[in-house]
Amino acid sequence: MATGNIYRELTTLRDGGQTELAILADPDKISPLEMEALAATCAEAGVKYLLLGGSLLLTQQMEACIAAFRKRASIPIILFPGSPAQVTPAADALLYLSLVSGRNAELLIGQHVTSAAMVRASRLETISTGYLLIDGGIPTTVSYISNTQPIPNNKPEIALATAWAAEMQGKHVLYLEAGSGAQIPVSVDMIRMVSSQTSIPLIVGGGIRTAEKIYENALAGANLLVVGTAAEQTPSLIPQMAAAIRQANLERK
Ligand code: 1GP
Repeated sequence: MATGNIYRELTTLRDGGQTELAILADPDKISPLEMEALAATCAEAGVKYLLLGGSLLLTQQMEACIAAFRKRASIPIILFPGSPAQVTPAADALLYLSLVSGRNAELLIGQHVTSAAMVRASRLETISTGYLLIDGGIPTTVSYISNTQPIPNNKPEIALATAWAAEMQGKHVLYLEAGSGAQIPVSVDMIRMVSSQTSIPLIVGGGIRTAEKIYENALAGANLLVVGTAAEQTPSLIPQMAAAIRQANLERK
């Protein structure tokens, strides 16, 4: 399960020092029709993955969003769930998140135990993820809902120690998360420090709004950059961000 296609692709990116773009859609904020349009934009721009989920979902639209997206794009769909209720076999893979920056036992292991039978039965590719919440300058939904304290954004050494612990525990990928709508995205220093001193794929997201930021994060060593809010508000940024990643990849070859 943990060694499926998407995990292998992420590992190849990591080993080759390359980066890809993932767009995050929140099923609460997007209609199936908008999802189709997003799929067309993503397919044209060369977006690698769609992430789907949210820290808090009020609607039950996961399957409708997936079906709409698949009408216009064959891009793999990875669940990025705020809770086990968001797991659906209609997707391709699941970021199996353990909130290793927090000390909330439910989000470290508790919810995993109570949903384990359902997740196994879904037959989704399950990607074990050490999920690190970094202070994004404002309280975000994930910081509130998770009831955990984020890692200070000016303390990359805490993020590094946490990432090392997650890697030694056997997590397959790391995710540095500033939270959706973060004022301060994860810093280049933190990305560089974690990326250069760990050896598993590194995902980074939260508060990324410009192609310039994408470019510097890619050069700093992120392997997958996740953009939600900016892509939702300004879809024309998606091709610009994809181009920024291609440019960074050329420079890192
Ligand atoms: C993905 O939560 C983020 O890690 C998405 O954040 O909505 O700020 O892009 P934005």
